[in-house]
Amino acid sequence: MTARLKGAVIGCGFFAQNHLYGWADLDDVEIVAVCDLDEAKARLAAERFGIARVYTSAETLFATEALDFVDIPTTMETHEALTALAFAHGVPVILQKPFAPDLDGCRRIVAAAEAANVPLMIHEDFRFQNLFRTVRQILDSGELGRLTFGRLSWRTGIDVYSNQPYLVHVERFMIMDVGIHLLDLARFLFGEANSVFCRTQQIREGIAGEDAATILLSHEQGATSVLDFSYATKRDPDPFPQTLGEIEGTEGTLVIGADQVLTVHGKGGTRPIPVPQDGRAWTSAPWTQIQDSVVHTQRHFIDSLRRGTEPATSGRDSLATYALLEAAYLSAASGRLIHPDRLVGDPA
Ligand code: NAD
Ligand code: 89V
Repeated sequence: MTARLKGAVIGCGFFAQNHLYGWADLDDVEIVAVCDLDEAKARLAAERFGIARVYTSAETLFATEALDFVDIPTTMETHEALTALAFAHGVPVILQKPFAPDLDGCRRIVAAAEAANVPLMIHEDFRFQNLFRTVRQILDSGELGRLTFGRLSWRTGIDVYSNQPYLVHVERFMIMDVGIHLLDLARFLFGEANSVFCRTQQIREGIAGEDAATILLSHEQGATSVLDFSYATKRDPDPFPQTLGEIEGTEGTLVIGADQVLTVHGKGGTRPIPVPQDGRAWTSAPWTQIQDSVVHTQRHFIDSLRRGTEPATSGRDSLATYALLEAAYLSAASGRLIHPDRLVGDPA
């Protein structure tokens, strides 16, 4: 591998701007090409970030460029075809969430990556937020003892539909868009889950899917967790995009408070732990913690490529997260408790 890894970005839409800024912050990476079906978006990205070449066809991009990796921040219905092209050219992929429209689609993409022996990471950034990396360190210190309970709450009333208009039309909306972040966080913090119960709600009129959901998970190591999330919450100030909540253990409690302040209630008393932002020049409120986490996610992908190790949110690992998502939708539709291990299986 060369000193600076050469990458391309396919999809130069709304969220890809954060990816492009993020890649520019990594000294050992060079984005050599961008691609979008919409040439104007690709050209604008190339001009803004000083990127040499512009494509409107992913086929032509792969046929022309010698790439060390490709970043695909397009929406999920495009992922199977675009990753298949990357795998056919032996190019490692970092793929934005949601992975695919359903678990079978995720399994087909993982099977294709493994058949081609090409690394695949899902760009799942919440666990790479400074806040949750600090939470993980506190749990690893053992200060809370054995975990018994966790609650992760993500509630907002922001107009998400202006930046991401496709969300009006998706039938699997809130669990797919935001619940997936919390399901990944639940696995990251509390371990694998072996049962899922879920209730969804459609509160706003004129949308195709659910805009609020509550999920109850039981974890193999004994904890219970509750994940609740909503795009229909009226609150001032609006907490977007903060994940709030608490984690209880046999020896103490950790409160995940507003403005990135953690509070540990332990044997030694109570202490606040403010978690700083990175202070990058291009980030801005309220998106800062998400924007910072984009760079950390990219750093992890590049480090994994260089070391030849499996990334934390590899395609294969993410099958367990998407099995929880599939179980949540099944539970909401049936009103029953669902066991996700029966859904995972091996990639097709
Ligand atoms: P978008 O529609 O603004 O951008 C997607 C771009 O991909 C468009 O410009 C489109 O023309 C292009 N595209 C589609 N198919 C293509 C193809 N075959 N070849 C080349 N270009 C193609 O979408 P967005 O709002 O930026 O969302 C993209 C993804 O990012 C979504 O899956 C969304 O869930 C995710 N997202 C993640 C976070 C996060 O915090 N991780 C935040 C926002 C959005
Ligand atoms: O896709 C997403 O993660 C977005 C969010 C608003 C959470 O960033 O919808």
